[in-house]
Amino acid sequence: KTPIHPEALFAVDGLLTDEERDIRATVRTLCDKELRPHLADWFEDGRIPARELARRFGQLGLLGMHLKGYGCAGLGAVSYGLACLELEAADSGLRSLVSVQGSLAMYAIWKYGTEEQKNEWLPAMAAGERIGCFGLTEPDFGSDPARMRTRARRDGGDWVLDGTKMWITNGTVADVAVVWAQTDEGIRGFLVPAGTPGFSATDIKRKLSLRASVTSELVLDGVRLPASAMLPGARGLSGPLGCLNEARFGIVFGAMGAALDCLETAIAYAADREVFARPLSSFQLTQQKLADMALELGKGLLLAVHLGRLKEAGTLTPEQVSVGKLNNVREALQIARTCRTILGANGVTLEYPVIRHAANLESVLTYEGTSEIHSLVVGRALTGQNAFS
Ligand code: TGC
Ligand code: FAD
Repeated sequence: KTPIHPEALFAVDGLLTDEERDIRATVRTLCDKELRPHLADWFEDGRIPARELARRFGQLGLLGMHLKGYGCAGLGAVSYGLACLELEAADSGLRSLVSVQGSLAMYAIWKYGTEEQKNEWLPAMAAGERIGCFGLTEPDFGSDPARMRTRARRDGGDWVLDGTKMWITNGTVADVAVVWAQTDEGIRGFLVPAGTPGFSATDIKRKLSLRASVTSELVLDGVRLPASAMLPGARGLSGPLGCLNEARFGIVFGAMGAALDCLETAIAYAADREVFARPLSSFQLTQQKLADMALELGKGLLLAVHLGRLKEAGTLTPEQVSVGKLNNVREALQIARTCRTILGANGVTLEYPVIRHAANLESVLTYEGTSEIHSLVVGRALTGQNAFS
């Protein structure tokens, strides 16, 4: 019997519009032709050409693609999700670049900024000419950002910021940092242009996950900003958390991309590889692994499309985003690990993408809210009881 593609088992394609399928195909072609040939090297070297990539993604309209106006493509949530899926099927680091730019930094400006702030930053960011980062996490406060120590105090008409942000994607390559800080009126967001006196960024080295992504520490030491640097539309923790909903949504799709790339690799490998004088794919234990993985992949894709349709209808809730992020990242990591077993020793090298995806997914499990935090969000929704603290 002719094998079918795992996605075909669930007929996911039939749920998409022609435009969505076209966008997905365009991003896949970009990844195949221009990015995949370099991924193992970028991962091994722990370096990516972030600026060139941002410009290329900008040319294709992938930055802030779900936002309207200011040079953004204004496409639907499912289109954005499918772009994330294809980028993460290449490498989670590429999807991270696009997520942080479009869903965190640009979204913060688009949602909470003044017209001047939007006009100054968004068109250039959509084009990939300027890069943004999003500084919420601190060395001592990740899951519990409400306790952040970074502080902004008024000094005449200015603001002065002091503090440290940690684990910030794109930090050293960013032209602007969206920094969240405590003030006398609660948490507020500030736009800190690179090069502002007192602001510095350094790369975090020796990561064994998301190596094809820039991760940095930001230090703010008496950073003086004009009043116009504050994002007036965000007040309290709901400001940054509103941005996280956007990026978490992209990860619901993205994680399934990484899982799909692993599963396709494992299916092809098992068909070619002979053990005990038969194809590995002809053994029942292998088929059980493949069947279980295809089920989780298909269910994850259906969930992603469903959440995408809810987002397009304007009814998606943060708890539903947590359901998707928790399930799809957890299952993607399990799929990557199981595929690794099918590849045997070959599975531990960068000749195949599987161990790279598995290593990357460890970060994806942790950032944008850990799996434990999303379990607690869902638990709170189910019980009405807050178990965070
Ligand atoms: P809590 O009392 O629950 O809420 C405080 C205020 O926030 C509102 N809120 C939300 N608003 C929008 N979206 C959400 N998802 C929201 N969740 C809560 C809430 O209504 C309330 O508003 P108000 O007006 O009443 O004040 O806050 P809490 O302190 O108990 O914390 C809740 C918790 C733990 C869920 C939250 O702190 C959390 O999500 N923690 C995880 C932090 C996190 O995800 N950090 C990610 C950093 S960025 C990143 O990782 C980028 S990686 C990107 C990449 O490379 O791809
Ligand atoms: P902690 O909060 O210290 O958690 C440690 C462990 O305790 C986790 O298992 C957690 O789930 C668990 N835990 C915490 N609270 C509870 C609880 N109430 N009950 C039970 N268990 C709990 N942040 C940004 O702001 N911007 C970025 O661009 C960004 N990019 C990142 C890129 C990478 C590669 C990585 C790895 C992280 C990035 N982060 C970024 C930071 C990320 O969001 C945080 O690492 C994450 O929120 C978790 O915080 P933490 O690492 O401090 O862990």
